[in-house]
Amino acid sequence: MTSRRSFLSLSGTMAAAGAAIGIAKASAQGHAGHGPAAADQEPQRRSPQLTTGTAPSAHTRVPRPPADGAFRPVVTPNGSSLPWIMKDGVKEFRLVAQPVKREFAPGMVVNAWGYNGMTPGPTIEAVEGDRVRILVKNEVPEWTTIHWHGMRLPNGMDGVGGLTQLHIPVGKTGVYEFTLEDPATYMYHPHADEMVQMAMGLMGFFIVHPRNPATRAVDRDFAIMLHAWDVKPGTATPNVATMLDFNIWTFNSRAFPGTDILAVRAGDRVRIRLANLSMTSHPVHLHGHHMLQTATDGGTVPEGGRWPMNTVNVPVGSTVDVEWIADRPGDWALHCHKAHHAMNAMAHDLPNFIGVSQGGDLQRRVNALLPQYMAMGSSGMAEMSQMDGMPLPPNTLPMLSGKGPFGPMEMGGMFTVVKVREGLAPGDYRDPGWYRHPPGTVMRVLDA
Ligand SMILES: [Cu+2]
Repeated sequence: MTSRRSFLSLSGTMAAAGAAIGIAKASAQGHAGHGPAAADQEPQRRSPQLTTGTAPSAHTRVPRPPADGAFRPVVTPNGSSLPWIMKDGVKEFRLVAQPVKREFAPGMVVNAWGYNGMTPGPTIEAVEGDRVRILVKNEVPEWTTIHWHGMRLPNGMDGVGGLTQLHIPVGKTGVYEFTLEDPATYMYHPHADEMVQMAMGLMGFFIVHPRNPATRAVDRDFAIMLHAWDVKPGTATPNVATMLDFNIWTFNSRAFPGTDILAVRAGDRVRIRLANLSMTSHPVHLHGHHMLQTATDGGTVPEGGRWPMNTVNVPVGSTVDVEWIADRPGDWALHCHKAHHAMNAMAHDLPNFIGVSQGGDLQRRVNALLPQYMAMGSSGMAEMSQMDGMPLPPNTLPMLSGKGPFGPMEMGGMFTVVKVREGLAPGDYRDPGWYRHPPGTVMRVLDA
């Protein structure tokens, strides 16, 4: 339990960060005349939650913002950011829309479209007030455009083919140039044959950092694009006409167990920017911490409008920023809570065999008609995750996947692990391995 003294020193530390102090100080003083219990408990429980979404702990500290004019780069798991060159005071970026091969996880490679060899395309990062020029070379086999999703910009730079610009023909380069007005998490994607071009993977993040680097400074800043694909087992090219029945769900075009883990130091203030250009919403759930939604694609949510949550819904065509203080060491799951979205390729029109006896010679009799039939599922699907080397069609992923320190994890798709660790060296965010639980802190199973 944090003492009143450490709480007050915490709020003192927060003074450096600026915004938090007004609320924290007011509450602490407001309760000064109460009995010891109220003075000790009320400010701790209520005030910091308004700004952090989590009770302060021994790990809580205030992130140091980068030097003036700089920004702390975003981490795009399984991806990267786009370099630029300065030309006459303009930041110039180059994107090439092109066919790419994307490995979703070991065992599955997809014929996708992307930018600069990857899907999602590289994350564009710049600063509020920057003048940017983006050259878009079209190497996909049909015309394209790029829409800078969410930005306030001149109408002729909005990227809607036919409405605000000519399409960029195959083999040609389109030039966009505008000034970044508002800091926020944005996206880029074609506004030309959208259904096909987005289903094939043409999309990316465009992050505009605030001019003042102390604004909403964090220690770790991640960007995860949510997407859905219909790639039938045994094939490699997405079915672009699918409306609802997708079978592969991805974080940055990778499916668990192909998703990068997110390593953070205990006490880090963490932001995850989530973006969704799929055809359905994704309620993304973080284990073990409370977070705040601090921004939408329209910009920062004022502090008084944030509330604690541990599942944030990311609607179609939107971005959402969430932040929290990672003060609970451990291996914490981060995943979409639509259960089918945290699984890999599966058929959805299966009968339910739970409680149906498939013993005796049923398997032999069915195999006479269907040689590949496997009697299973009479007690649920878990038995599948315990079968090593179960035969799969080529180029697809097992439905329930991943091995953890305690056995099969039975997950897939939109799933990864946030690894919160004490003692990571500053800046060393390599995978620290599985969490070693203190003795007596792991669930145990009784014999009966
Ligand atoms: Cu989902």
